[in-house]
Amino acid sequence: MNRQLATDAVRDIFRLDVLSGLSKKNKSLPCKYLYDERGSQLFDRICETDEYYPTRTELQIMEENADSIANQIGERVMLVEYGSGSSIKTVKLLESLRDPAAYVPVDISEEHLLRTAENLRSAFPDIAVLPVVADFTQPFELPKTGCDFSHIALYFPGSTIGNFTPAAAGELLEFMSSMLGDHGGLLIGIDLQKSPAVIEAAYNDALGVTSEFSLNLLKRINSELDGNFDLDQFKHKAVYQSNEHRIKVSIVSGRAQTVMIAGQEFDFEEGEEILTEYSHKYTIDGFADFAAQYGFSLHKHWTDPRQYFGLLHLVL
Ligand code: AVI
Repeated sequence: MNRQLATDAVRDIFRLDVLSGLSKKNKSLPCKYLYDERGSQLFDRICETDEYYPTRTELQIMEENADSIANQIGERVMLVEYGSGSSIKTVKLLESLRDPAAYVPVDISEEHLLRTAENLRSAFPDIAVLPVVADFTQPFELPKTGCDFSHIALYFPGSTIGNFTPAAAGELLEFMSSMLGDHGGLLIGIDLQKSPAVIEAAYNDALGVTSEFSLNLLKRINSELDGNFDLDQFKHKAVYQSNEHRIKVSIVSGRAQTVMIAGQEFDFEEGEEILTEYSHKYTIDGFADFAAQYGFSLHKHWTDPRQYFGLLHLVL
C-alpha cells in the first residue's frame, strides 16, 4: 500500500470509530486517538507535571534496580517495546541490558516512532533498531532479522495496560504470550492502588495540561473529520471510581448543543459525558493473578518506597 492510501485508510478507521463511539447511548471515544502529534507532545508534558507521579516513579525504579532487571532479562535479547513513547526509560533499559541484540519499538504514531528509532540508532550503534508501525492492540508481525538473538523480551512500560478494560488487557496478554518463545518474558509497568486523592490529582493537574490533552481530541476531530466542536463548551473531568479501582476520564458538555462531524449531527445534553479513558490501578498480587490466567507467572517485581508503581517481570 502506498503512503497516501495508508493515510486515507487510517483516517477512514478514525472516522468510523468516532462516528460509532458518539452514536452510542453512552458516548465514548477510543483513548488511542488521544495521541496525534500534539497529543503525544502534551502527554510528554503531563509526565513532567508535579502531580503525575507514574513516569518519574517508574524511572526511579529502573534506575535503582538496573542490574537486577538486566539479570532477569538475560543476554542477547530482542527487546520489543509496545507503544514506544518516552525514550528515556528505554535508554535506561538498553544501557543496562547485557549485550542486547535488537530493539523493536512498536507504535502507531509513525513520525514519533521513526524519530525515536533514529535517535536510538545513533546512541546504540551495536543494537539493530527495527521499528514497526502498528497498532499493537491488533496482532502484528515481528520484523525478520538476520541478527542473532537468544530470546524475546516484551517491554510494556508506563502502566499503559491500565488504559485497557480487563477484557481487552486479557486479549493483549494472550497475544503477547503467543508471541513469546520458551525463554521469553514480559517486563510490564503497572500503576498501583493508593490514596484516591493522589490518583485524582495526577489526572487533574493544576496547570491544566491533562485538560488540554483531553480536549485536544475534540480539536483533532474538528481538523481531521471536519467537526465543529466548540472547545469552550466542553470540560475535562477525571474521577476515581473506587469500586472498579480506576480513573474515569471524560469530556463533559457544558450545555445542550449539537455538533456536526463528517456531515453527521450529534446532540449533547447539558452535563452529558464522552468517556475517553479509563486508567486501571492494580495491586502486584492482583495483576499477577490476572496474568496467570494467560499462562504468565510472576518471576520478580520491583517497586518504589511509597509503593506507588510496580515493575513486574512475568514469564511463561
Ligand atoms: C498512557 N497512560 C498510561 C496514561 C495514564 O496514566 O493512564 C494516560 C494519561 N491520561 C491522562 N493522563 C495520563
